[in-house]
Amino acid sequence: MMAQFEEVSKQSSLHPKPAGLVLQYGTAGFRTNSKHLDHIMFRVGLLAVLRSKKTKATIGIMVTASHNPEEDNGVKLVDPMGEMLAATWESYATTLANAEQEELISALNEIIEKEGIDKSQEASVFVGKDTRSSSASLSQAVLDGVHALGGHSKDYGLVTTPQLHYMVCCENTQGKYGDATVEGYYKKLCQAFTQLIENASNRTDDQKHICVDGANGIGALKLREMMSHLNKGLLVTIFNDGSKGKLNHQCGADFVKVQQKPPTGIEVHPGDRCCSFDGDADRIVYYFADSQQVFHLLDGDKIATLISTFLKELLIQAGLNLRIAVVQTAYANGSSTHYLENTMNVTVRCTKTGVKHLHHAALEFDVGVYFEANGHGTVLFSKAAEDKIQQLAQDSSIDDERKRAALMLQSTINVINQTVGDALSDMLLIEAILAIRGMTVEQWDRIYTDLPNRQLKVKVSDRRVIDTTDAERRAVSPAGLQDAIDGLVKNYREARSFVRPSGTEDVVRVYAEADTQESADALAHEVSLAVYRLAGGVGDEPKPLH
Ligand code: NG1
Ligand code: ZN
Repeated sequence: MMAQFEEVSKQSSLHPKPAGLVLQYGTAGFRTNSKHLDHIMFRVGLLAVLRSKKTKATIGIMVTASHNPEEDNGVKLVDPMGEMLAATWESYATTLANAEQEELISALNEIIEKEGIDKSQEASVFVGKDTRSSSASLSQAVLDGVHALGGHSKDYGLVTTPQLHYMVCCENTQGKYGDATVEGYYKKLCQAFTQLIENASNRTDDQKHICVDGANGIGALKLREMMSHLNKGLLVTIFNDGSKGKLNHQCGADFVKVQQKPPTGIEVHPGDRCCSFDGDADRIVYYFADSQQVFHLLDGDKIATLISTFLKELLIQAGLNLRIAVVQTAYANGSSTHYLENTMNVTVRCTKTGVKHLHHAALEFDVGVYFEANGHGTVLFSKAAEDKIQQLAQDSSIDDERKRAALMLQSTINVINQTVGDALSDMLLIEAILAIRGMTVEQWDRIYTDLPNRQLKVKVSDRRVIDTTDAERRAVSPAGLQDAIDGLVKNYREARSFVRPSGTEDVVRVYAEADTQESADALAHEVSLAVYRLAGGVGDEPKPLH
């Protein structure tokens, strides 16, 4: 190990830390302009080796900055079952990232001691990257870090974030979750999709057709690869495939959700069913234009509603008494929560923003459907639920209806990527549900009507002055801010508003919804002003939207 540390020191000087740079492992890992990240990547490689030794399992490292602009990059660690890195290790990541060169070895030693890590334990790390121009050299820095500390690596090259999570889970379950190859991923998902759509009656080519905005990123590449496994069960036209446009620029799921308009690079004709992925393909939103050319967005809330309704009905048909719930955040449209609780009678939980919080809450149920409004989400099935479904699907004594439901539940388990939200997998499940239901996007959209809403950002000198409670729905500091928000909300109908510091950008996010778009916009603006005045706004005062 001494020799290993010398190697780390030597190699680390080739990945020097810019003096004074401080970065934090946040909700999305490390994320900033790509030129500041070389030393971070090397050190994340080191940390992954320790995490692998500690868990005696393969760990994943994904190099991506998701929906951020092309100039940015980032990195996230993936824990053994494909889940996000454990919280205590996030702070180790931050410590390592910010250690000066001469402190690096002692920082490593401290983690080794605290965690009681057996240094002789073998370590294995899977690495993936997105299509950013900086990703190639940054993922090489990751590999350098892994090797410097004596870890074994497997470089998957260009993969989506959820594909890397899947690989890690497959590897650590000795193949029970699937085969740890990109081929294995396509086979598992596409076979399940094909089985699901056997339950759909004759679909026309129009019904099978979908337009996909690949955000000029990795999702477009991987969707094209996946199509050969779909046997014409789905007819896909890919836009923003990276051949011309810039990654995430005026396109992708985040753009469409926040701007509430179609991306550039795609013409949305009435009747077309469209969706957008984000830059690393872990988010998806759907949309269409009606006959009046009015744009309709089907976001994560609409997706959660479609999926949970489908699953709830299957569970009833199968005669399975399993607890199903939908997990959302404060950004979930009020109409979706109302519909799920009052019409569908489904349990709804609200957690803080950030996938790990939703994932965690979803684990408490037999079937936990979780989605952020921005389109990141998946379904988790408990071990007990999977076993019961499995048993029933093999039971020869049950009637046809129960059998059919059990088989569909089984295929749903296989089509969904339970490790993390996955645009490719979510798209297949949504397409299958629409096909089985014989449902158009218009019909799906009409299940409930979104309350008009608006999301804004406010720049403040230190966003940490805002502290929140109640799953971020109320601000406890600075003093007077929540009272101000409450006062403003009272002036509008069906209104709701909250503010929180972003975990990924240096801004405070403002959300408002109300009975009309004008009211939602006005309320969002007034709340932005309150934040600007009470929480140390910088730059120009927020301007009204109209
Ligand atoms: P922040 O910047 O903390 O709001 C954003 C998203 C999260 C999550 C993370 C990670 C919104 C309002 N926030 O977090 O939901 O996806 O990025 O990518 O969409
Ligand atoms: Zn993403």
